[in-house]
Amino acid sequence: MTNWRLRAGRWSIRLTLRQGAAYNFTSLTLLQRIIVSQVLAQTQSAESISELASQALAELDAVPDADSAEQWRVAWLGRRGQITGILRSIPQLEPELRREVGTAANQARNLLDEALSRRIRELAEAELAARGALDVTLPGRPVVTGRLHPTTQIVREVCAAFMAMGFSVVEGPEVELDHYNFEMLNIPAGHPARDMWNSLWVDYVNEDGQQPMLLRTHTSPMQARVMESQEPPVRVVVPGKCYRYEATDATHEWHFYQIEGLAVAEGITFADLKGTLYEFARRVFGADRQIRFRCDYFPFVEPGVDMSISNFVDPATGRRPINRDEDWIEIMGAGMVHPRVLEGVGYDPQRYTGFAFGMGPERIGMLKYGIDDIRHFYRNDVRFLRQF
Ligand code: FA5
Repeated sequence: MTNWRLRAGRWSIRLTLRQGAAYNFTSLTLLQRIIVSQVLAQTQSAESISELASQALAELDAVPDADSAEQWRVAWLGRRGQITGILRSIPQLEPELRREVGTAANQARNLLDEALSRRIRELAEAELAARGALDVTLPGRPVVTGRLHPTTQIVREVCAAFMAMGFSVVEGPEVELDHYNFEMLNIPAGHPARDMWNSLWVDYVNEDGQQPMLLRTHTSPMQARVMESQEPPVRVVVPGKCYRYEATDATHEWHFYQIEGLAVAEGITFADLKGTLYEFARRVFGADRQIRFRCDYFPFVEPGVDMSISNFVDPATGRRPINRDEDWIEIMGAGMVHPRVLEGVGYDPQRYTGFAFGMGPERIGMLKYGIDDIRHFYRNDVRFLRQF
């Protein structure tokens, strides 16, 4: 409130002016109008309106509930509110002041309008929270779901391809006996093939002074375990983890997965091996990829081969991300089960024949998706993992 006593000759007018309030000029005499407009000119400026807005905001911050917020609205923005009063008084201002005061008052009104909406929301949320209620109108938080590891996805895809061809899936121990990892696979002590798979041995020595257990170097020990446990015909695939004491590079890890395959029955030939593996490659890689068989040596098969897939070419760049100088990448070893292995488990090699294979799912994933380095699989970098 501001009290003014204005004197003009023998007239004296006492005005009580509430800052920014609306004044009805219709009942005032011309002299009074002049006097009042002079008074308004002295009290209204962009600066004073900004001070008023700050005061209004401070009061709004302190309102405790929705009813008080409504009272605040009436006092500041209602028909007789302070900001409305300033806006209404603009026509009575000196012309040069009207633009400045008009702009400032409009800005103040918008600012207070927005602040009021925000405060009403805050008060409503606080009330809901105090009641322990759930605001169903709030947007939901996205749920971060995990996914299967790419190796698991490939293992499942490969197993599904073989299951469709009549194979069943079995699993075996990762800590294996020398007996199954080597002996039963026609790799006796002192055999040079042991060097290739000389591995991570369990620190346990038996009464004969031997170290009989190791982390399995391949899934092939399951060939003997499966055949020991059942009569032919046999048709199984065995996914599982293997470990080797070896230097890592873009296509070699020291721990990786393999999927073993074994089919034994009367009359199985090398043509069955090739036909089955062609069908697997067609299902997993599609009809356009090329397959290569080469002679290879594994003590537990005769004849032995390895199978490679034509290297991945990035369709966007025409480049090969994996071992760019290589046309082929090996994905598995395979062959006809050696008669000594059949004999070892009690099968008659004159009656039964079979084929076996062991493939690396990480390499299959690399060739399918163009992954340039096998080490990405086990670095646990979610930027890599979430692409699959
Ligand atoms: C073997 O392990 C044989 N047991 C496969 C076999 C089974 C032959 C049955 C005949 C009959 P090899 O060491 O080549 O073979 O491994 C087979 C596949 O496992 C390779 O083609 C590759 O795909 C994968 N592999 C082997 N070593 C590694 C490694 N260090 N890192 C990643 N994958 C590997």
